[in-house]
Amino acid sequence: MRPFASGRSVVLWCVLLAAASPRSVPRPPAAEDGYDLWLRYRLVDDAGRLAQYRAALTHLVVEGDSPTLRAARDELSFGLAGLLGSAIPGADSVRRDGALIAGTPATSPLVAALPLADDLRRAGDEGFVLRALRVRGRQAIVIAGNSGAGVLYGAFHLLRLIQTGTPLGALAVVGAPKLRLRLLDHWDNLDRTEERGYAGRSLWDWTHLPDSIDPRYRDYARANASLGINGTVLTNVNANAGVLAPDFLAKVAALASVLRPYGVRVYLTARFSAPIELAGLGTADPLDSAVRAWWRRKVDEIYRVVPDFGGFVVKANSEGQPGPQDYGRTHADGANMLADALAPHGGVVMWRAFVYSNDVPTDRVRQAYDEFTPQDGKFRENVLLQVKNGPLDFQPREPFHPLFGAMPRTPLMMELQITKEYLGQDTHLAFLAPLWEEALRADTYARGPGSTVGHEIRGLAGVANVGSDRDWCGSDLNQANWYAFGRLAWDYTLSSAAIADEWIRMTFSNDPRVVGPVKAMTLASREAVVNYMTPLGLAHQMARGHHYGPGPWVAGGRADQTSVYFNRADTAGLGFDRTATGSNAVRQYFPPVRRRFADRDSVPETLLLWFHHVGWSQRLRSGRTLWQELLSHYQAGVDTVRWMEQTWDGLQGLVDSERFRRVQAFLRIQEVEARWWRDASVSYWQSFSHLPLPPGYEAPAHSLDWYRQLRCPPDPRKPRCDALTNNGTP
Ligand code: BDP
Repeated sequence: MRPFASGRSVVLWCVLLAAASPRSVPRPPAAEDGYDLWLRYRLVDDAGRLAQYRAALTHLVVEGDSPTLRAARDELSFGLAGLLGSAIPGADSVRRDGALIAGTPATSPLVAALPLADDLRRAGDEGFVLRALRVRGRQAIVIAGNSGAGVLYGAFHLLRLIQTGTPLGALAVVGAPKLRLRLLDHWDNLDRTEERGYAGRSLWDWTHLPDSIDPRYRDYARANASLGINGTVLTNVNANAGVLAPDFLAKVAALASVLRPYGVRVYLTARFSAPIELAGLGTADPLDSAVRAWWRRKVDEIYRVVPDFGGFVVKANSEGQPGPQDYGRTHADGANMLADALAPHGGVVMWRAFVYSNDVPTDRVRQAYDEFTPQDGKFRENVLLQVKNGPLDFQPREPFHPLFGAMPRTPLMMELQITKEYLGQDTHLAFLAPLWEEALRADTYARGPGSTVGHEIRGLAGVANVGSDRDWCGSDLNQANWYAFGRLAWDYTLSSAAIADEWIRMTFSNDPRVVGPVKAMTLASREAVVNYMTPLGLAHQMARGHHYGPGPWVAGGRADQTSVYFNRADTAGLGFDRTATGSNAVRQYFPPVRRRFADRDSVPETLLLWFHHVGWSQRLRSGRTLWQELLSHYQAGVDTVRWMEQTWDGLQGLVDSERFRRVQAFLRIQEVEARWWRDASVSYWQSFSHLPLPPGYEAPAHSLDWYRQLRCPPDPRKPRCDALTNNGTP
């Protein structure tokens, strides 16, 4: 993970040195390829702080020798060597001031002798205690946990504090995860393609596993452990039974052994029809005894090779996937069969509530609630219902899913999408923490005020944006979303601003000239995307299939997969009536929320068109008409992107040239495409509203037909439209 300077930047540096006196030339940041993520461990650049850290951390005493404690020790040695400029020696006892002591009470006599019992109780199984205190008469820093994983998380937290320039003198932190399940879901196929991946191919090199272990697996584990992510689902929800065959299980076992020391458990997706496909059974009926026996044997076989296997994620009877309903059985019947097979080993089933059934009985966003609430209380204890943050599908903005709080006898977890399928994929800057924060903090009122979504869940799963690209995430700024997901999974009460601050300091610099502007851009970015793609509560207006670029006109085929179904544009107005006069989806929320959403006077304007069909010339609370308000949101989206571009341009010289140029290029693309979104959408709405654009409004460069006929190349990874960028103007 050591950086290297590119030839080009070395030459540039020599030229600069030759051209001016060394004292007047600030050292340009060394080029970086993004591989190191937020674990860069560059030398602390504040001389005073550096001196304090060096005095506080003079030798490392790790007591205990499990693989996880070794991982903690290795990370501390590696990280501190970079941050402090030289390795700090290991020692077997406290020798002088400045010992860094790490261990659990069971492995470390030093830790066991310290007065940390209360703190350790609060830390729980996976948490940590970080303290500056005197040990054997010497000033020391202690990382204590009740488990190796706790110590490892504490080690990463200490490194984070140093990376972000935090003083350690009065260090007293107890960290404990608020949620037990903190997982990445890889939508990765066995041929290394990805369902919705924008960062190269799948990380898992199945062809060469189990014999060849890519060093990236360990770095992937380190990155996850640094955030407290404790599980990874290796395979796509649209599952392939092949991963359950013995040859693939050997590969899964090899991956599990790399991830295990970092506290990351492996999970798989289970294809419901696997007994038919792998064993030739005539049915996959969950009540059939041969089927049940097959799953029991299969699960036993998995645990023989992966003793800490976490369990299964299942997508059943949705978008054509097989499931228990194929046999007239319920979701609970299906989930419980797998749960029974996993229970003796301590495994869990994460049964997805994302059901897109084959008939279209009702408003699409009502389906999950209607299908699952009658089954509350019917699931085994080791089943969790995995519910997307919103009732539709990972849109730039949706209300929170009404299932949260509505199934009091079923543990729920939330699924977020880190890979930005609907928010500009690899290129657009969209920091998702504000979106997730909005969902996690939403009040369901399930048990009175204060029943936030965060309180109602037991776990968080994020659809990973990690692939084989050198920078892991397809863009430097997309790394922030992996980071933010992990931090929120650990503590869903953290603010987007605090998360952005940490990530920027660790990823770029503690220089306030960098932190301030990058933070402002990052925090504004999601709302910008909402504005230029789907303002005022619009949703699912993306082009068909790849979901890249605008397609508000998409119609034909199955109704509830089209844009026109969701926008309901007509000559009268725009928006989906989900009140009692329409689909009444609003009824699925608890009364105070229901009332707020149902009433035009109280619905948040950000969700207006999600719940209401509004006349083009009707006045909104701002006093402006819907038409005026829409136009101003689209324009605000474009303006924000232009401001982000300028803000980033101002960082030249403060950010290393490679990352500076990459981000700059992507912001240029984003600006062109934000205009594409605005112009295509406004032209389309205008074909219904027949209202003029106000004087001075940036008029679309082309006709509506031009936008409608724009075809993207059939590149499933990144359908860029050449027509847009060739002449620079959409
Ligand atoms: C949709 C994706 C599709 C996934 C589906 C899911 O377009 O590729 O299979 O979600 O969550 O958003 O199952």
